[in-house]
Amino acid sequence: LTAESYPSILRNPNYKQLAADDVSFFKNVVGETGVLEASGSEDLALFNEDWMRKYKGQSKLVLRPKTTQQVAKILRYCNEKKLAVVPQGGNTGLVGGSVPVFDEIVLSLTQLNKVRSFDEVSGILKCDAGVILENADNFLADHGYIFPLDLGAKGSCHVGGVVATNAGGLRLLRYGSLHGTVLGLEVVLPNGEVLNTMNALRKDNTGYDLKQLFIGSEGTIGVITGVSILTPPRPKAFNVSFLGVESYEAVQEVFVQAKQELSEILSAFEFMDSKSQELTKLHLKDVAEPLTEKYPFYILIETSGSNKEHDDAKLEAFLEKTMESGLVLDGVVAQDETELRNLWQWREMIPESSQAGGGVYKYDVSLPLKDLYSLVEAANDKLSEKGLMDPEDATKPVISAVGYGHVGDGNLHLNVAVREYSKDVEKALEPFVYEFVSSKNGSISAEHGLGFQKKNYIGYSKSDQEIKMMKNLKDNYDPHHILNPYKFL
Ligand code: FAD
Ligand code: 2HG
Ligand code: ZN
Repeated sequence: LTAESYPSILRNPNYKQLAADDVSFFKNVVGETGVLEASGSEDLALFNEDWMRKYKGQSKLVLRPKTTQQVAKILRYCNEKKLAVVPQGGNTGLVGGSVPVFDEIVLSLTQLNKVRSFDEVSGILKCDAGVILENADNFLADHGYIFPLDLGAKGSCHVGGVVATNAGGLRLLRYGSLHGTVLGLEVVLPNGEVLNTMNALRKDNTGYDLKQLFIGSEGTIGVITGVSILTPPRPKAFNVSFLGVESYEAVQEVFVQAKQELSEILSAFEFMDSKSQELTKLHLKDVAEPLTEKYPFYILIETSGSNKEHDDAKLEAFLEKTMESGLVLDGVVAQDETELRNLWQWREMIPESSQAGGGVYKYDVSLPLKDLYSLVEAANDKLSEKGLMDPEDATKPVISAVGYGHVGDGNLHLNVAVREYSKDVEKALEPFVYEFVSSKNGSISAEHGLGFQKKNYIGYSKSDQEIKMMKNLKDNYDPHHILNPYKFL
């Protein structure tokens, strides 16, 4: 979908069109290699197109600063000239927030990628925003620590990007949200001023906690250039178990028992429906299926702790109990590192697999746990009713509508896999999904943010008063609205 597919959106004429003297200015700031210019239509495709290949912008310029001061000079200039800018990390965001809508300049953080310091005693890591999450975690592994967030896009997404989206990921259950673990940020404001809270302490109640504003702000009020984060010791022992159960009710019961029996060693509790695994099977051809029989729902449980024998004994007792009672119908436990990774793949590869058939409509919602799966059922009914999905008919646009997610955090991912992007499917699902979530007092954006996809739907989860205050903040920090325009505010 390009901006032309959205006739309701027009390029804001208040933004300046890029000119040769602007490019010369930027070359002076970041050098020739820090500037990528479009000479042919495909040149900047990687920066203009999102991970889902759903949203496409038409930027003619990508800037890749290497220092915070360069970012500050760029923003100060753009603010004066009214040049619109999209901050971009690893471009793995799933709501079209990281790519331009029209000709906004892409400000890529990829070259701002150094670890600044690490304190072996406190576990505080300070790094540039553009450090790739997996690189940060590998660095920490060498020091016996772990990044308190893990997600499928770790090989590409940036530390700054996950903070900008307040990503949740696979271990939020254990380590909590970035609102708790991030201790400080370095942020360049649209006028070029630098807010530096990198030296923040673990406890500091002097006035407003300003960094929180930028966690999850999706590049709309400042560009994060540095992150200070508290990292926990790396667990010495990991176990992963993959279970089959009869119903979504059973998933909830297993969750309660897992919390009771595994308590402090429980580090992830993910659920997947059978359709999500069927889609993943098409994609993961060479990876052995965890279980030989098929079940309506699957659960992946990860434990991590400091003593393998202790964790093994706890997991074994938990499995014995839940299998003997008939709650868990079948299950495996990874016996080595390879099996452990393979089991995780059946969960982590769902996003990619659901996209592989042509395209995907993604909904990332929080709902009360008891209602979590009802959205998937309702969406399936809706798509069938509208004649858009029929498993026997490959001419229908929808391949499958699957549900999975971080059940431990009350966060469902509904993925509607399609053969190609289609306005009919979009219209069937939106605002239907948002209305459904709102009727259950859920959140239409549990972890991916609003970006472009949900720009018109914020009202389903936030009150007028909340939206007014957000707009006030935006106007205050970014009076010319140069940062990430056409997105949620
Ligand atoms: P981008 O995609 O480049 O940008 C995302 C947003 O942040 C944009 O609005 C952009 O403007 C802004 N931004 C980026 N960097 C900065 C910066 N330095 N300063 C200011 N603004 C900035 N999310 C989850 O929460 N949990 C998951 O489990 C999860 N799994 C995923 C698995 C896969 C396979 C994929 C593709 C995505 C997944 N995501 C998940 C989505 C998630 O939002 C991103 O992976 C990650 O948070 C975005 O990081 P990024 O560096 O790629 O940011
Ligand atoms: C995950 O949990 C991510 O795997 C992505 O948040 C979810 O693709 C999705 O819908
Ligand atoms: Zn997720």
